[in-house]
Amino acid sequence: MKIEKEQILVENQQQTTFHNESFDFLGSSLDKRGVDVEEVVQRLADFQVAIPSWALGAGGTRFGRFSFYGEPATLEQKIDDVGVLHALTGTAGAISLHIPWDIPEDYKAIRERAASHGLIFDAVNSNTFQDQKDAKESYRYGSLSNRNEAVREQAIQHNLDVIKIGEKLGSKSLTVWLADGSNFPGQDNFQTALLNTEDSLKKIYAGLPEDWKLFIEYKPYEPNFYSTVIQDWGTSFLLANACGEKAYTLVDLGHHLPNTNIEQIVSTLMVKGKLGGFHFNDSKYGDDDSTTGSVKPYALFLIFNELVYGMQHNPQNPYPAWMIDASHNIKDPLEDLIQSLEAIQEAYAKALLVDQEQLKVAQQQNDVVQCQEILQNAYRTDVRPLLERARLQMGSALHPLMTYRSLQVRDNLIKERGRHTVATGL
Ligand code: PSV
Ligand code: MN
Repeated sequence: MKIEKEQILVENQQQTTFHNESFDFLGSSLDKRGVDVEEVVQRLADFQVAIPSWALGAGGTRFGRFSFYGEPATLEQKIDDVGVLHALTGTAGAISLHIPWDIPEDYKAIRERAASHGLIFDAVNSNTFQDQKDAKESYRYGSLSNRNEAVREQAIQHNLDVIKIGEKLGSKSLTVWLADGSNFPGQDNFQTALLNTEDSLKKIYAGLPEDWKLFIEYKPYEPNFYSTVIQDWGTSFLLANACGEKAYTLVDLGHHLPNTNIEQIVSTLMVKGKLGGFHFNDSKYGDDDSTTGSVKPYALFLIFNELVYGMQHNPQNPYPAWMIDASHNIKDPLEDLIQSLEAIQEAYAKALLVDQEQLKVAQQQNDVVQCQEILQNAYRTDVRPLLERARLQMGSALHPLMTYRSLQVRDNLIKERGRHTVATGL
């Protein structure tokens, strides 16, 4: 299914008057606050978030999986789904593939299909957390960290193969998330596991094309429940440093223990020029895969405040690769992704409204109360008309979710694909 620009225009027409009124009202009050409204709208229009190929079907847990009807069964259909998201939101201009779940058969056709939706290929993701059919070695006891050299070699080779696939699609980065760790005290020698991992990552890094980046993701637990080799940003950071200047840390919001100060991690990594990628989601306890902004929207805003500050003050840090990384167990995955994209844009817009000059003055005067006022003044602003204006300028939907429903996208997908299709992924 492809949504045509005209369909969106028709939907938008019914809502334009209300949008104009609310935009003008907000615009004039932001003007008085000294905000360059047009610039904020432009930044929102420029902000693109990759959608992972594994997020378009229903995700499951080890207790079961409830499939969602009309799921994309092929890579082509996954690309079409991201195309739907991009047409509606103007924000989902990239797709991130997980290998081997999504190996293209015909590269030219896949590239053309993505281009027809205005999509590019973002980071490619390797998978050494599952055994593949016909694989010689098993990852049961780890991959890049494994004490058996043959297993490590297989895992390294897989990553090098993923780079080759990414090159054919125009990707420019490889994301490595390592499930390696141990389930029981005494099972692993921590030092050996870390050193093996460092050695393996260096070998992958050596195969990285000149203009590519390596993103090293971290996660405290799951699937291992006693220890994880790359458990936190510090471990990722030291491994990235050991690899070289094209290696970076990747922050996934769900990969922190409760109450971790993620905004501070972001700030530390950016000042050191090592924040390469960012995965959005939300959680109450652990890696819960909840819709971005659904549980802790203020924390998301504080994180964006540091991201915006870093993007403005840290030229040593590359522009981060943004991606949503959530598993949709109950909701329609496309509706869930639309909600996430909206929450990301909202947090970004609010962070752009923070008066950094005033904040600096208040900090210098140790006016703690005023510091909080400045942040919360930005946070309490209803920025939705700014998001709407950015979408309007891009020819996207004023209200993506409403339009998704009124165009009956899911019903159409079910008609096209049938009810009982299953997307590859977790
Ligand atoms: C791990 O939980 C993770 O966040 C990594 O980014 C993986 O690539 C992704 O989920 C899918 O398994
Ligand atoms: Mn992730």
